Amino acid sequence: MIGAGGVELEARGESARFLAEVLDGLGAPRKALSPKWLYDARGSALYELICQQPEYYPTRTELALLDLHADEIAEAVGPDALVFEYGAGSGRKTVRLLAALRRPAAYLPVDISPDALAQTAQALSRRFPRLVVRPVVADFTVGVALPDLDLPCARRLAFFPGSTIGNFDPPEAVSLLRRMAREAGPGGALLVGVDLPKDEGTLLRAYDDAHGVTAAFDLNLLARINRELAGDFMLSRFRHRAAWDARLSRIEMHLESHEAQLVHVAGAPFAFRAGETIHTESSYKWEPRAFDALAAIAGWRLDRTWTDERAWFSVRLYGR
Ligand code: AVI
Repeated sequence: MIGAGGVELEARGESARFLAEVLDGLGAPRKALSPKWLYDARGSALYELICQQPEYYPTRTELALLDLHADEIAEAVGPDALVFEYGAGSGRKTVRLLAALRRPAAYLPVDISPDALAQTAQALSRRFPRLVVRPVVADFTVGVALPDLDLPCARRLAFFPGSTIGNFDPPEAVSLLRRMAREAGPGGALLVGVDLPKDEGTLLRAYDDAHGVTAAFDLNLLARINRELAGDFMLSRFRHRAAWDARLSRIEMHLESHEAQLVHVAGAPFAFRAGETIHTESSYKWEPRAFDALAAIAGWRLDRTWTDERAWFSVRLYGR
């Protein structure tokens, strides 16, 4: 956890990292940027809007699973758990979990954005006045040390909903799950939302909705680069494209250049060919067994699973 001055320093380090990664990513033979940069204030608001689109099934399906099986999940986790969550989000799923758990000992949300974190922490403190809530400003993709709260708890539970694990390539996913295992400690648990493979049409519609919200979310990355890194992207010269890679079992989001053009970021020139893309996100859809094998490499053994009737999404509980 860091104080007000620390938050400022962290923000400065953050924008230096953003610049370095953008220069690197646009300079690569296959242009790519990490999806974590999609989430500035506007990007986060657009993501919340995506979650409400009829085509975007993961949020609705996972919320329904958490509602339907709240008691079983609480029973399987056990009482007096300390819950930590990487990526605070809107807190809607967390409210469901914390309301179901018996006597949760504390809640530690970890997020890169101090504003989003403060909002979520405040909302949860209001909703659960007796719960100890300790927000941690940090980039969980590069590692984070949770503060020692010196609180008695029966078990440490890593909560990672939303199929966010799908946004990591398998080796990165393993290291993230391994870090969670380390933080959870012996006897700890992991409750994770995993999106499952399904027909291509459903997937493409979910990642390129009719109202163009996902397109706006993707293109907002260029607007962010223009604003924060003195870029001169003309957004009208790019379009959002979703593609399903069956071999890798992942949806990819790309920003495709309509034409040959030259773009600058912080004074550095980047040439685009017509049709060339920036790969902005992968969203892996895991076969349940394959995901269990991945989790096992990171030190987790499967305890219980909950899946919807269509087998589109799975909430999985692991122990160690
Ligand atoms: C946050 N993450 C799990 C979302 C996903 O489905 O991969 C991000 C997203 N990208 C486009 N739509 C939603």
